[in-house]
Amino acid sequence: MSGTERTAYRTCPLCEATCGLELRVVDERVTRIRGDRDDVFSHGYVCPKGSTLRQLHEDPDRLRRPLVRRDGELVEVSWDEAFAEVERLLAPLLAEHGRDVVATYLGNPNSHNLAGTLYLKPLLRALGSRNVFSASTVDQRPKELANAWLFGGSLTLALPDLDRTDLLLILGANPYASNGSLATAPDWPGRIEAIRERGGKVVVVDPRRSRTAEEADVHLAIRPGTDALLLAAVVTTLAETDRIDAGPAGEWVRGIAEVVEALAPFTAEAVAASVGIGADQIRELARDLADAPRAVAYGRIGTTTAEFGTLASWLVDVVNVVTGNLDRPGGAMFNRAAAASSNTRGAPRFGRGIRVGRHQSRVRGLAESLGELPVSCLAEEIDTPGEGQVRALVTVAGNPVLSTPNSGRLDAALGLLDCYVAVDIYLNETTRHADVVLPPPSALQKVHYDVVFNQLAIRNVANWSPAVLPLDDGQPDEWQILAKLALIAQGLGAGADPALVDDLVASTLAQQAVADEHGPVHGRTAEELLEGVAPRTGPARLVDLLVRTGPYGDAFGARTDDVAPGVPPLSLDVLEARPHGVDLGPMAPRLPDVLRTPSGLVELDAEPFLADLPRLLAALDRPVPDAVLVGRRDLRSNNSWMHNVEVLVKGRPRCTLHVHPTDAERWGLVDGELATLSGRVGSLEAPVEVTDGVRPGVVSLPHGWGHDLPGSRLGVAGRHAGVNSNVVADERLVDELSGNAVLNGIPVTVSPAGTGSPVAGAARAPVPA
Ligand SMILES: Nc1nc2c(c(=O)[nH]1)N[C@H]1C(S)=C(S)[C@@H](COP(=O)(O)OP(=O)(O)OC[C@H]3O[C@@H](n4cnc5c(=O)[nH]c(N)nc54)[C@H](O)[C@@H]3O)O[C@H]1N2
Ligand SMILES: Nc1nc2c(c(=O)[nH]1)N[C@H]1C(S)=C(S)[C@@H](COP(=O)(O)OP(=O)(O)OC[C@H]3O[C@@H](n4cnc5c(=O)[nH]c(N)nc54)[C@H](O)[C@@H]3O)O[C@H]1N2
Ligand code: SF4
Ligand SMILES: [Mo]
Repeated sequence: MSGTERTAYRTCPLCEATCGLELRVVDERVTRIRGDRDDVFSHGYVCPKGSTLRQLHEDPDRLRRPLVRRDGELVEVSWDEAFAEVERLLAPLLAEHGRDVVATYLGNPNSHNLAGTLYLKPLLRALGSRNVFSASTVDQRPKELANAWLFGGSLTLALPDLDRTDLLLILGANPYASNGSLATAPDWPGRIEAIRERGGKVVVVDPRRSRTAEEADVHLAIRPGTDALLLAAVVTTLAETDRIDAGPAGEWVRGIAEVVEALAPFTAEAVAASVGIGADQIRELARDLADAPRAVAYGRIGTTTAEFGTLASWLVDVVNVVTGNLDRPGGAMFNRAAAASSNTRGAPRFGRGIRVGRHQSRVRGLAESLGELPVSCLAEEIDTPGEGQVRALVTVAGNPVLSTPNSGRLDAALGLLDCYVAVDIYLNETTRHADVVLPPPSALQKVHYDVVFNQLAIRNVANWSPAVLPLDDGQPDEWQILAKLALIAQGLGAGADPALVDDLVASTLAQQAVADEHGPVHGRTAEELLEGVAPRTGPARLVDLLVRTGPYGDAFGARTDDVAPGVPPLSLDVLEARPHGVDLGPMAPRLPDVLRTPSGLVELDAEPFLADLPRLLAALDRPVPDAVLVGRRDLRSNNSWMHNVEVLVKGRPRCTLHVHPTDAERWGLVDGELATLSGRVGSLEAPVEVTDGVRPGVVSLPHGWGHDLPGSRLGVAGRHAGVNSNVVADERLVDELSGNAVLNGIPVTVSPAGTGSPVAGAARAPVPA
């Protein structure tokens, strides 16, 4: 007999593009997923990954029961037993060695997920350790720090106004593969094509001729790691030709003249050899940026996971400022998110500034930033004996054995831990080391709201997703797992009720909202707000609180006028009634009110930037390594964790080493055969793909592969293993200003496999068919 049939809507949580999905559900089984044509932001766009939420949900390898290590083997246990085991292992270590004995590593999916965005803070507070690590320091930490120093908030980001610009300069990003990052926009490819269709121009700076470079008007094949030099020379060229003009935004920017003067040594001629781009081309780029009615520079992974990542991130905005493009339509603009943004709370133009280095890592003395230590020093904190050694680890949604530098060392270090608790849906290269694995439900079983990515979106939107499918019997929600861990860390025991944590988070949010003198509910009581959101609990209650006290919120009755055409003041009720989301309009100028710096201005001349310039200057005269390694992304892949989905990994192997024909010839490499790639910390073998799509002297290998390690439970991925590029990534190479890992521009040597020095501990790749 025919059962129930319904249509559900949900935002895709897999990448930053936040596409709306339409799901057909028959008898509580998802039968089809396609783009939601009525989604206010994505208008039906999806990539091949979006529809795989079903495969991820149904994947037999996805963990559904907690695992505990007994006599060396991970075995399924009840949830109560699993939490009791966490307490049994963790409590004595905390009691004996203090809080710093436990490290945490928080992976990328946390920012795509309400448990990660709203319930990790109480967990970290309960653990009370300074050893907090995350994927941010193999990613965007340089940009976050640049934002914090420039604008007063790490997520106060000058976003490329893609839909109105006439010239888009993309450095170190390949949105045709990644769908965009730190600039949320469904269908980046369509938006790029629209720029060209309206007569605009797209310039891509990338050592590879990426798909995005192929679609651009101009491709500048830069030498890896030198974007800061290129951008500095653009500014200096503009100064030499008397074309520095910050426009109206200049009124709110401090130190333009000082910055221009500090960059004077970086002329187009001075940097040309180092960046590998002719001085004429650099001057032409500067001229194009100044001539375009509306232009914007945008930098991503290639610019941040680099030796001068923070300077490059800063210089992207220096270019936007000196060409008059900051805060104007078609330039680099600030959005106004509906929830949780620090730049819509507190007093405009008032901030305390950020301090980095409030503490240092124990072994290498790397500086803390934004409450974390660089993940490049996680392994040494575990494997170096002495006072303060890390003996316990909690990972949440992370796979650092594949995603962080010198992963061979980290892999070995994880075997030394006395206690490792993993919150993850898979037993992968990292979590296979765990003593306890706590699997959250699948994405389809969780509610969703993009707390983070709405703050990075090029349009102001808000969208609530109810859970598509119910929880399995006995399955706690992910926030409840994190809350339980917090209670255990707090000493309240494995039996404590996660609702305690939920109530605490909710009342803290309510108290903060009523205490904000500039907020819409100032002076009212937290109790009134909490009554207003009752009887909701969990993430839904928190999102309701955040949205209602946000810049478009109903302020619990105080705001009544529409906040956008046809959109009443927001609450979760309002969002629930609009499954395709609400459109709150394009970005509008926000200077100076968006600023939270001590001076109340854009601090273009902030001391950390200027103090780092001598290091950049010294890079000008350095010898160039024979070969450097860069990464790349593929549309059908997502970091390390979606290789267990057959439809995404079938076909030609994608984990290949791209080598330029002239390099292949001089190194004696043959297309389709294995090459040995060696760096200071390790070696690997990977199949060669000869292509003129990379610059000579540059080889490219994607990260997130290497699924052939014993003990993981990834059947499909294991058959498409690939190799782990981070085996050769050197953990000592960091951007000194931020501690962020250098993952692009790693010096390597390349030779045919089976020749030269024997490979110690090599990760092996299967030979492609
Ligand atoms: N060489 C090199 N290395 C890189 C990069 C590079 O460009 N080159 N990129 C870096 C970047 S930008 C990033 S962001 C990092 C990513 O590094 P990580 O965050 O460490 O790794 P991911 O591959 O994203 O792994 C995500 C994990 O989360 C699990 N997971 C998925 N969904 C959920 C969920 O809803 N809840 C929970 N609890 N778990 C879930 C998956 O099973 C997987 O184990 O890699 C970095 N590493
Ligand atoms: N399909 C897919 N989408 C993803 C992900 C994924 O793994 N797969 N990961 C997500 C995550 S976590 C992130 S952070 C984003 C990243 O999003 P993007 O930054 O767009 O990532 P990539 O596609 O790796 O593009 C980086 C580009 O930088 C180039 N590059 C390398 N070194 C340099 C350099 O020194 N200078 C310059 N100018 N360019 C350089 C590389 O050749 C590459 O083309 O993507 C997200 N989206
Ligand atoms: S582009 Fe990103 S958000 Fe959109 S469907 Fe693909 S993975 Fe999902
Ligand atoms: Mo990332």
